[in-house]
Amino acid sequence: MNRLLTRRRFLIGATVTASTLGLSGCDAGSESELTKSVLRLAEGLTMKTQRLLLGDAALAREFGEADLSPVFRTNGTTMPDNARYIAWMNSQFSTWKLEIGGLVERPVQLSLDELKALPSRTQITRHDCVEGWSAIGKWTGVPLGMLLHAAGLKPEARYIVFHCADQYEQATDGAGWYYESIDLVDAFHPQTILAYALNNRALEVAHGAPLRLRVERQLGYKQAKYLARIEAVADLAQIYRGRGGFWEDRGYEWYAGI
Ligand SMILES: Nc1nc2c(c(=O)[nH]1)N[C@H]1C(S)=C(S)[C@@H](COP(=O)(O)O)O[C@H]1N2
Ligand SMILES: [Mo]
Repeated sequence: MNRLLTRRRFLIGATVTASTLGLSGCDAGSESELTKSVLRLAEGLTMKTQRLLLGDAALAREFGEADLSPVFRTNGTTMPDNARYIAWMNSQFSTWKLEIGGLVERPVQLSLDELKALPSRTQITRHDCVEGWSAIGKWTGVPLGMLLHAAGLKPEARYIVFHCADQYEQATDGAGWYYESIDLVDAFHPQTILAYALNNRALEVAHGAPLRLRVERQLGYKQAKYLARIEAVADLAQIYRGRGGFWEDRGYEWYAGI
C-alpha cells in the first residue's frame, strides 16, 4: 500500500511538471514549439515510467460512497450547440446511436437501450482536471473492451479514436471538433468504460449525455463526452491535426497519466 502510494505520488509529481512548463488550464495557450517538443519528450518518459512501474493492468484507485463529491463540476462543452445533437437531445437520445467502425471486422451501431442492456461496470473514481480541480464520482457503463471484442479489431488496429458531437472551436481546417484517442492497453483496461450514468442517474447533458468515456488512469481532458463514433485506426497522424486529441492538437500530452 505504502509503496503504491509512493509510486502514485512520484507519478503525480511527474505530471505536475506540465503545469510548471506553462500549461495552465484547458485553454489553448501560446506555448512555443520548444515547450511543445519538451512536453512530448517528457510524455514518452512518463508513459514508459508509469507502464514500467505499474504494469498494464494496474487499477486506478476506487473510492467508497462516503467519498462522493457533493457536486461534480462540469468543464469544457456543457451544451453542444449543433442541430444533430439538439435533435438527439429532444428525442431523449432515442434517435442517437453509437457507431463503432474503422479497422473492425463487424462495424456496429448501438442504441442507448442496447448499450444499457449489456453487462455493466460501476466504479467510484477521482477525476483530475489539468486546471487543478478534482471530483469523485460513481460511473456506470459498458466496458469498452467488451464492445471491441464484439466488433472484432483487425490486426492493424493500434488506437481507438472517440469522435464527439461538440465543436469546441470554429477552426478553418475543420479541426474544431472534440475528439480523443487511447491505445489498446487502455482500451482493454478493466476500468475503461463508456459511461451512461453518474451517481446512479442518467448522465446529464453537461456531463456528456448520452455516453462518455472513462479512462481512469488519465486526466480529465481524455474523458471524452458526447460520444458519437468510435473508430479503430492504425495511426493517429491522419486525424485532424494528427496528435490524437483536440487538446493534444493544441500542445497537451497525448498520454495524460495521473
Ligand atoms: N466532448 C468533450 N469532452 C470533454 C470536454 C469537452 O469540452 N468536450 N472537456 C474535457 C475536460 S477538460 C474535462 S475536465 C472533462 C469535464 O467533464 P465534466 O464536465 O463531466 O466534469 O471533460 C473532458 N471531455
Ligand atoms: Mo479538464
